[in-house]
Amino acid sequence: MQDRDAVVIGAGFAGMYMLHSLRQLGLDATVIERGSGVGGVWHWNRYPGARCDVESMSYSYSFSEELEQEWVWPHRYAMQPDILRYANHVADRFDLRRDIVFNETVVKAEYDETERRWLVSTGAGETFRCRYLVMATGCLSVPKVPDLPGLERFRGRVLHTADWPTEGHDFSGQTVGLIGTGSSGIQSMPIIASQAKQLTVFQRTANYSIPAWNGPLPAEHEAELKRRYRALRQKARESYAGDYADEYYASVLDLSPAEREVQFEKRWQEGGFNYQYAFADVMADERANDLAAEFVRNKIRATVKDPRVAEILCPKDHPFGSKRLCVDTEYFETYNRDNVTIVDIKADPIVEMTESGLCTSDGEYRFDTLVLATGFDAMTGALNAIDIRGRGGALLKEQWRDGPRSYLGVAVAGFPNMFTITGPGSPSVLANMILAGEQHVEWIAGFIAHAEANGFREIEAESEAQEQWARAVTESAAKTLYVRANSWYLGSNVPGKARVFMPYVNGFQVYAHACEDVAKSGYRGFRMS
Ligand code: N01
Repeated sequence: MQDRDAVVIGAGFAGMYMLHSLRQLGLDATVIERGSGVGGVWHWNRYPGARCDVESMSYSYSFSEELEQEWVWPHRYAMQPDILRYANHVADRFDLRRDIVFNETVVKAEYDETERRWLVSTGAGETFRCRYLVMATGCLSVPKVPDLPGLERFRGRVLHTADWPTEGHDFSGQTVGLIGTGSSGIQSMPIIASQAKQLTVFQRTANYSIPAWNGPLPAEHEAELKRRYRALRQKARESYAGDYADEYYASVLDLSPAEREVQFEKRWQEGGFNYQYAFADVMADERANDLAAEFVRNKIRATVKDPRVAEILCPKDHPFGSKRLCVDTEYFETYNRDNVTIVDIKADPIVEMTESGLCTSDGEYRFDTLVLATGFDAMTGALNAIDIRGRGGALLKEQWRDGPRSYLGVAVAGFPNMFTITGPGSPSVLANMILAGEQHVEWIAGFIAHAEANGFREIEAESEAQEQWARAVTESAAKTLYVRANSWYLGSNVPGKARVFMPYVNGFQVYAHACEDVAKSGYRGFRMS
């Protein structure tokens, strides 16, 4: 048994900064990480084309000005190897590794009410005892392998984008099947197509995607952003999405048809998420959403030469942005290649896997390698994978059977001294995840400092505050178009998972102010003793 002040689970960006912050409070902390290195999702998601679709100057830590100034991002949107290099640089620069235990999976965390300590056990049989437990386990860290009948029969190689081999995979000369057309599928598909002899994409739901227009980050532009970094970071903290990109916040419906086209085109040419966040009513008003959606569909029709393929690729069954928007590099263009085929598996469902491929209701497809870009058990998956027992031995997973409930997305009633970073009920995946993590870490560190200074040994969300927060999270989401899609935001991609909208939808800045307000009030909604 090893004693610590705090244990952090996960050495992604949030976990690393949490460790750094706990050290600054003078606490003795250990991070337990199941991977062999730091970086979280960026350690595992090594598929070809993996890239962040928040701009690199924004998707980076803001807590250290020296780090900000010294690091050079080669591209507008950073590629996975660069992000992983950055994570490793941070780990070295702040000497974090000496307090990180790698290759250990936490299987159980149990609260001892008498001692007011958590007992954290790993699969290797190690136990840590700590006063504070911080779950930095990530929102998209448990890959979802679909239940494809007969998958075990398939003799070729099966690769999941979120568990990609470190040595990579060479598709040259291969026939490849790809299931999944979310961000991971859309990013990897053009690269796989450029290498493989033949690629067949099995699409269940057509997705909205905006071009990234990625490219090298010109040195003079980088220098200019670095000069203005403090102001830009502040702007990001005061924004809906935790990003410093301009949020225009006009109403689509207030614009004349001609001006609307100009604005849509402008955002399209800028690329990325601002197409969604530029208009206040796109996620709130169906008519505004339809116009934004039709503009994207027309771009697809103009790009994809075969009209039949273009119509398969046009999303029509859910509002624009209600499934997480994708940002691509030549995704739709790649369907013009001779070696790429698309199968609409909503019209022609997969029946079973075979030894050499799969059968749909209409035919058989053979391939050497199957790529699963089938996503994650999002937001609650990594927490529920651990046997977390709070007061009275209550199991978190049980408590969340009908959907997760938390106070501010950061604490759960009945689970004292435990914090969830970017947990369900916080903006998390709807915001720039590094900034969302930083805001949580800083808030948690502030709360721990408060508890230490006041001699509190137990801090816990009150059930009533939690219920009010959970209600607000659900009610705000219900006013938007987000709830109209079968998305992982709602847990719809995992059979049997409760259909509850998990992220906080009112904006990063609104949320951060609510957290500050709770802190300033002396941590209203928490019981401290
Ligand atoms: O996963 P997804 P992802 N049969 O869940 C399909 C982040 N991310 O890994 O839509 C057939 O979005 C499924 O179909 P449907 C980002 O937040 C960020 O792509 O459920 N198909 C869908 O097409 C993103 O949103 C970056 O009908 C099946 C796909 O698989 C999140 O991670 C990069 C199926 C899954 O799409 C998840 O993205 C990559 C089945 N049984 C990811 N099961 C950045 O750039 C699932 N599908 C930061």
